[in-house]
Amino acid sequence: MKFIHAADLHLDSPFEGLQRLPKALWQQIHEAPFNATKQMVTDAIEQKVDFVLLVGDLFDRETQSVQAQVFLNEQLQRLVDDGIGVFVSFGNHDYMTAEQHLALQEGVNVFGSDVTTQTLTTADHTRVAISGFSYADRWLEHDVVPQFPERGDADFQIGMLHGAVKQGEANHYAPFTVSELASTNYDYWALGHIHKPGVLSEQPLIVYSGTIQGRHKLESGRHGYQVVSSQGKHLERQFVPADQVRWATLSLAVDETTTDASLIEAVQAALTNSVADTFKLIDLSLTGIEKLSASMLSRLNDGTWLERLDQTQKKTYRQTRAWVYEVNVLPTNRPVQYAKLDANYWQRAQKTVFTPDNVALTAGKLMQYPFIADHLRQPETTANLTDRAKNELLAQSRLEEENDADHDD
Ligand SMILES: [Mn+2]
Repeated sequence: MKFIHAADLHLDSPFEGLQRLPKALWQQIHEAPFNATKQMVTDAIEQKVDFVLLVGDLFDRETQSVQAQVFLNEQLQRLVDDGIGVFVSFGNHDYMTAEQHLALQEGVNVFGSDVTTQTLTTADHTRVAISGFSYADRWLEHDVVPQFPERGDADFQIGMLHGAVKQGEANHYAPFTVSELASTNYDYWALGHIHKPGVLSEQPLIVYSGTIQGRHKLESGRHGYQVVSSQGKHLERQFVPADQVRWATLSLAVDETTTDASLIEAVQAALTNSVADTFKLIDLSLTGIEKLSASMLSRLNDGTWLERLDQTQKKTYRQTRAWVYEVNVLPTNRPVQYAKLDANYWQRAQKTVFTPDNVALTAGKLMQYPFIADHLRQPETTANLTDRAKNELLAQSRLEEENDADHDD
């Protein structure tokens, strides 16, 4: 018995913030979740798996484009035609889909909003029971696990659950605990929702497949799906990458000799030395910025330098198989000398201004969207905003110093 566990295809992701890319490249990135899905289906057929589980967020939005619907149907049809079982549940992004009775192919098993169990017997006469449900709304704040039936007499029992481990106060996505899942005695929990692939438990296997295609820099590293096969009564799991583009960071050190041109050269050299099969979308992190001239620093902060780099990478990205879409000027390790900015005042202001509450207040109505709220509540978001403000202030105060110096001459 062999099956594929995938989740969070997020077909039709908008990939916002990449508008500066050449059109052909943007197209390639927009198509990445589609091509990753197609790759998974091809692998399923070639690997002769018995069935495929898709655990929620197949579409990025509640209402899907006709293109995305047609695409998914075509891919599921390929599986059905090959005699591969298909089990689908919908998550917090595509919760409407189940309600709309999206015309999925005949032979595709779609779970409704109540937990139900479907059974199948594989070619090698293994009896498998699969329990799951779809979201009826974008939030599902209660624990659904008690609704899952007791383990039956099937050879293997699998639970499909799009949700997150219970944490603190706000739990919007079918909160559960690992020990609760383990106590069901199911053989495999196929999880969706968290986009980073991960194993919460080895015995029994409680696994996030992760999103099939990383969609922004917080989803860096390899993405794909899990292949699970039985060895006697035991299940073995393997992660298989299917992503078409990968998010990565390139770190470079700069100093007083760094110029626009020398930094472009350094970036190009680093990219040429690390060409990989999978196309990379890169955020460039610079260290040692305290040594840079004020004008260089401001060109890095205001995007002028990146525009210059774009002119070069437009010609080279097909060879380097990479595109730098963002520059992050990392704060220096040494305390920065704020000539015009009282360091103590900054420290105090930083603590009182950049709080999760203030960020939420500034975001206002946007906080009603769970995915925005989740992002803004992350500590990294606050840290990131603080760093950006710090760099802006630093560049500003340096420029003012230089202007003052000019007047003194
Ligand atoms: Mn998702």
